[in-house]
Amino acid sequence: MGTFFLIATFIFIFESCNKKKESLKIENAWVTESIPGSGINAAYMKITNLSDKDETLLSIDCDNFETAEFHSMTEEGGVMKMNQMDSVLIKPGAAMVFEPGGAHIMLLKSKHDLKAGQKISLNLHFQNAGIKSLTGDVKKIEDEAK
Ligand SMILES: [Cu+2]
Repeated sequence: MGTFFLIATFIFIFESCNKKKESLKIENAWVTESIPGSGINAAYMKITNLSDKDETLLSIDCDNFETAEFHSMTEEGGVMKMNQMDSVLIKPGAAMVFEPGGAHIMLLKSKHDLKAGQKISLNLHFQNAGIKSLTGDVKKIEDEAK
């Protein structure tokens, strides 16, 4: 009984320490299947700032692409336009959502075409949290966009 309690206490402390370090939550990362030969893909995800400080997403890199840009969408006279953002500020407690039809991450100059069902690793560079690496699923956009 005593030993069990001790172990339970250690697990609890370990979990608390782990959670304290997580200043960001990144969910549902996925990348569009390639249009053959286009060299351009879009990446989507939701990033929540769990810290009490401003966080800035500075850049994203991926082995399969030469560059990545952050794009927002605005409507001008009934036409949707993409605008490049240098970085993405996420306020404490707020979330940045990259989604089809809205803000997105544009992956440019791909080395290989991506097929639905593949996985792809992305490195996100944050001002405070440093580099966060994650794996996204490659999906057909028509399966995801509603
Ligand atoms: Cu774009």
